[in-house]
Parts: sequence; structure tokens; C-alpha cells
Amino acid sequence: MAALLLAAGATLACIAPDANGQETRRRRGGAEAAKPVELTPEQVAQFTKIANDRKLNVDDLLAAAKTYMPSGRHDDYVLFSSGGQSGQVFAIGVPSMRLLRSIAVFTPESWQGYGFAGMEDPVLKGLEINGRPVNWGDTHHPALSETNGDYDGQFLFIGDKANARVGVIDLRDWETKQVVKNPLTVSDHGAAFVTPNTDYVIEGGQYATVLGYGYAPPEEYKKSYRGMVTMWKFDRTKGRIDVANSFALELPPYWQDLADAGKAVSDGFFFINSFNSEMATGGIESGKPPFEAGASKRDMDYLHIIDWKKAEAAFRAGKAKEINGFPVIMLDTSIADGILYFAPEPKSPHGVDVTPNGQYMVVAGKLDPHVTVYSIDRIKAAIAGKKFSGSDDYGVQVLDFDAVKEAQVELGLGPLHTQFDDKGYAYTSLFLDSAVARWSLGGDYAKLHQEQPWKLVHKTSVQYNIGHLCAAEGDTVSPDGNHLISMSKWSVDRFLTTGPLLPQNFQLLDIVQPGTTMPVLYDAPIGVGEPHYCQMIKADKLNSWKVYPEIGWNPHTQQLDPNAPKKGEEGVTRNGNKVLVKMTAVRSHFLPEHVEVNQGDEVTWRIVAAESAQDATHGFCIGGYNINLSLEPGEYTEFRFIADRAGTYPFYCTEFCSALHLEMMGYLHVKPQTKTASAGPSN
Ligand code: CUK
Ligand code: CUA
Repeated sequence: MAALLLAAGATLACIAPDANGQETRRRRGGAEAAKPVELTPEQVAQFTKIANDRKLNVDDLLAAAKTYMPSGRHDDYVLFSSGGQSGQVFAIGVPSMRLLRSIAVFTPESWQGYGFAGMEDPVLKGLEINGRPVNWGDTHHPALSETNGDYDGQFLFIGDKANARVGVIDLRDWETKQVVKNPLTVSDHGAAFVTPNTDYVIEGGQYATVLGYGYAPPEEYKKSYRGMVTMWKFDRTKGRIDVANSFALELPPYWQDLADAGKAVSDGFFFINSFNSEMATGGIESGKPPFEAGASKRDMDYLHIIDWKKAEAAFRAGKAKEINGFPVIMLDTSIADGILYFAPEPKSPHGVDVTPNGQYMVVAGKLDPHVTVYSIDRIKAAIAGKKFSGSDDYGVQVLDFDAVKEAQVELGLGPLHTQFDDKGYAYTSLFLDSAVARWSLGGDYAKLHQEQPWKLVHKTSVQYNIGHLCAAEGDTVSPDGNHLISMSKWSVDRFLTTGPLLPQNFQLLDIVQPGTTMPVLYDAPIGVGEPHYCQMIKADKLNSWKVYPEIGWNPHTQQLDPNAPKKGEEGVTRNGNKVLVKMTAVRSHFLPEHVEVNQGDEVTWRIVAAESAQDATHGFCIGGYNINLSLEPGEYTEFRFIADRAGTYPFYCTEFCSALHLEMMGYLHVKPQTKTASAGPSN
């Protein structure tokens, strides 16, 4: 029996992955080479019966045919979505809408092993704020790295609104490498957005505070509170944000909202919409107008136009002032150097999105049924010609609205965010209408479509209350224009009830046909967090590793680690009360299988997954010590802990890796300090 099991284990271990791979390839090849479908009368009858039994109409059948992925067939796109308050990022295949992976960013996640590698987990350490572990995040806006304004598939950034942090994910292994905390503000909103070559990752603020974690009472709001935007320098070779070469700009205490970088003709600028230029300070409890009223009084707020190349020059010229140890270009410098201008934007807008050619900036009305379109040519001309309508309370010059405005397009109630396709259309989410509006762009885009420029073309209802939307390659210089995701926030009546808390609803819309055809094809419930934004990249742009490049690879340094134990080096050594464990993991055993330490020892444990077959992942956990690792093929991990509780601790592999996976275990023996002490959890 044992021999049989061993044989089975060996079969699974050595042959199965290859056999699976071959099988998959064969099936895919078969599907690609398939003859054109011709339905026999019997098959038509079968379809008709199924459709009628399941109450499906022809549109439903078409939607199914457009989204169904046969087993083994890969999706065309990957959607990287914010996981909202889960602190994670989700990767979803499009058009099938299948969840491919979750990536822990601001919230440790035990399956991936992130956050459960003892005291030295580098990403976990990065979550500390002022010495306090802050192990969650409110992820909002993911941003794929770009080269020449096109997604390059190398990195993904995402902002944490609650704690003003930016996470960096390396798309070679889809793991979080770095979390940076903004030293100026407690929370943010306009993160993350990248410049067209990912020179900088933009993190805009939102709720104004006293920069650098300062204090002032609300009566001193105008004098002491400030907004900010931070330009995080990205080092592509290191795959890390280079904090030492990053800087921020002080902004008036309006609530900066979303950002978008200019591209092509507008490269060198970025744009931030804002609200609460009223500088309302709320106070409903003492009879003052609540924020929701006070911050929506004025007819106009300010689109922030920032020349980041000039800002970079000012920073390099030493013109920044340090706040909480971080360089900040103060408002007077931004005004004097022509870094910052404002353009009026109607009533508490939301979102600013730059068209693929970089020519136009679209700001959605939120409380106004229009989107307002600005042109970079007009903005540049107005700055050069000094066409100002005045300045704000802080001396920032405000460009004349009519001089910079290209068009206003009436779309419906609650416009929020805008995306683009390859046919000269823009798509705007309408929160209150619960619809996606398709409208026609003008200028150079007018020749791509048959519509009148700057006109609403069509609205498709979504269910319900859409926030962001996302088109295929929709933030690049060349969007694909076939799939669009509606990130619907309410899903009442769409799915089975899951208690009082319902999932969000990602709805897939088909935007291939121009004009008024734009059907919803698929509803995908998202039962984790309230995601805000996502970006969709062509799957073949991702060059992910199938296994780590070498056995002994350290994912934090992305290189072979000199400390990684090699086969034959396994064992336990001691130096005083410091114990070093060198371990390898290979189907289906750990070596060594017994590790003996004394209570109170400081244990450093080095473990390598000595595997090179794709998906031959092991786990490693020690119950009671809060340790769980994911050991992907080739991966090396070091973790440390104090063996402060005596007892006998089975450690085991947490991934079903072979037929003898249950046997892939061992014991950590922690010998009690004194002979009288009893071992175990009751001690
Ligand atoms: S915000 Cu969520 S719907 Cu944070 Cu991008 Cu507009
Ligand atoms: Cu290794 Cu289960």
C-alpha cells in the first residue's frame, strides 16, 4: 500500500504538471483550429429547449457566447481591480469575469503568506504608521505602469485612501514589494496615477489637514489647513518608489479629488479636480451647515493644472521646504514659478480624465448633469496670454473659464468618471441615473465616428449606482474599445441575498458596436470590499514568471539570495540562544523534519522551495506561532520568532501539493526552560 501511495505521489509529483500542461495546450490548440460552427437541426432544437427551459432569450444566448471561456482557454484581458476596504487587489479575467487572484497589499493575507512570516516580514513592517501596525487599507485607484503612455505590464500601484499610502506590486510575481506612507497627510484620495513613462506616481490628497500631522482647530482652517499632492519618484530598475527623490506640492485646503496625468500634447502636466473650495468646516452638531451642504454652495470649484516638469525643476533647484522631513514646494513658489494654475469647474465635480491623444481633460459634474471638456491648447494659450479671471484666496491665478473650455456635454444625473475607446467615443458613469453614457468626442476624434461632436449618443442602464467604469486599455494612448466594466455599487435584486451585506456588482458591457448598441453581458458579484477603480490590460502584455528564475530566489530583493539553503546544507545550528534552521521543501517532505529548540530561543528559519515545476507550491505553517508562508517554486523565505511557548508543534505544508501532502510535515520541539514547567497551551 505504501509503495502504491509512493508511486502515486511520484506520479503526481513528476509527471502530472507536464501532462496537464500538454493536455491544456492540446485543448487550446484544438479550440483555435476548430472548424466554423454549423449547427445541425438537432442542435438548434437542443439550444432552443435549453433556452426555453432556463427562460433565456436570444440576447442572453449571445451574451453567454461572448463571455463563456471553454475549460483551458485563457481570457483576453486582465482587470486589476481595487479591493476597497479589503486592502487587496483582485485580478479578474475578461471577458469571462473569472477571479484569477487576489493580491494582498495593505491587508496581510494568509494564503499568500504575506504578513505571517514572523517579525521580519518586510512588507508588514512597511504597514507601520508612527510605530503602530495599520494592517488594512481602503484601496481606491490602481495604476498600471506605462511606457510612452501605454500599459507596459511591469508594475501596478494602488492608493490607500484611509492612511495615505501607496503600494507597489511587481507583475513578474504579482506580489506587493513596497508600501510607502505619506508623511504629510493622514488620508488621501487621488492615488495612484502615473506619468506616461512612470517617472512619477501621483498621490493627491483629499481632506485638508495641517501638513505633517500637525494640529489646528477648525476655526483656523483657512490659515493652517492645506491640501497637497505628492510626486513619488519611481525607480524602475529597483522596482521601488525612490522616497529620497520624491517631493510634494502644498495646495490650498480645497479637497483635491482625482488626478490624471497629461500625455502626448499634454505630457508634463497633470490635472486634479477639487471640491469644497468653500472651505466649509461643517459642524452640524453646533447648528452649522453640514459638510454636504457647506461644501456644495459655490457654483464653481477649481481644476488644478500642474506643470510637473517645472515642479521637478524647482525641487531639484532646492526650492522645497521640509515638512515632517519631506520636501514640499510651497504655494508661493508654485505661483512664482508658474507651476500651478486653476480653471473653474462646475459645482463639486468628480473625476478628471485625459483623452488618449492628450488633447482634452474631461471633468464630470457630479451635481451638474454635464461633463466639462477643457483643451490643453486652450489652457496653454490662456496661460501664455494671461487670460485670468482673477485669483483665489491664496493667490493662485484662475484661468478664464470660457478661454479654456472646449465643450460641455449634457449626459444625465450624477456624472462621475470617464473612459475612452478606439472609435472616438467617451463613456461616463452616471451614479444617480444608474447608467453608462456613451458620447462623441470632437476635434481630431470627429472623423472616427458618424455622430455630431460633443453629443450624448446612448445610455445603457446598469444595476445600480455606478461609480467608476473601465474600458479595455482605457487609460492608455490607444484604448482597445471592446469591453467596458461598470463598477456598480448597489446590487439589490441582482443576486441571491447574502444577509444584509450584499456584494458589489461588476457588469461587463459590450462596446464593440458603435451607436446605440451597448448591452450588459455579464454580472460578476464581488463579495470582498467595495472596489473603486480598476484598469484592464491586454493579457499578452503581462510577462509573468511561471516559476521563480532560480531556486533560492528572494522575492523581496528579486534576486538569488546568498542565505538560501542549498540541498545538503539543511540542519539546525545554535549560537548561544540563537538558533538557525536551514530547511528545504520538496515534494513531499521538509528537511529537517525535527527541529529542537529551547524555550526562549530566538529562531531564524530559512526555507527554500526546491521546486521548478510550475504550480508546485508548498505552504509552511506553525500553528500557535502565527506563521504561514506560501513557498512558490524556487522561493526563499527567512522568518524569525522567539520560541517563548514550550510544547510540541507540528509544522506542515498548507498546499495540497502531492498525494503525500498530508505527510509533508515535521515537529518543532520547544523544550521547557525548567523541568517543572508543563508544556503546551495550558502552560
Ligand atoms: S472615487 Cu470611488 S466612485 Cu475614490 Cu475614484 Cu469616484
Ligand atoms: Cu507540500 Cu503539501
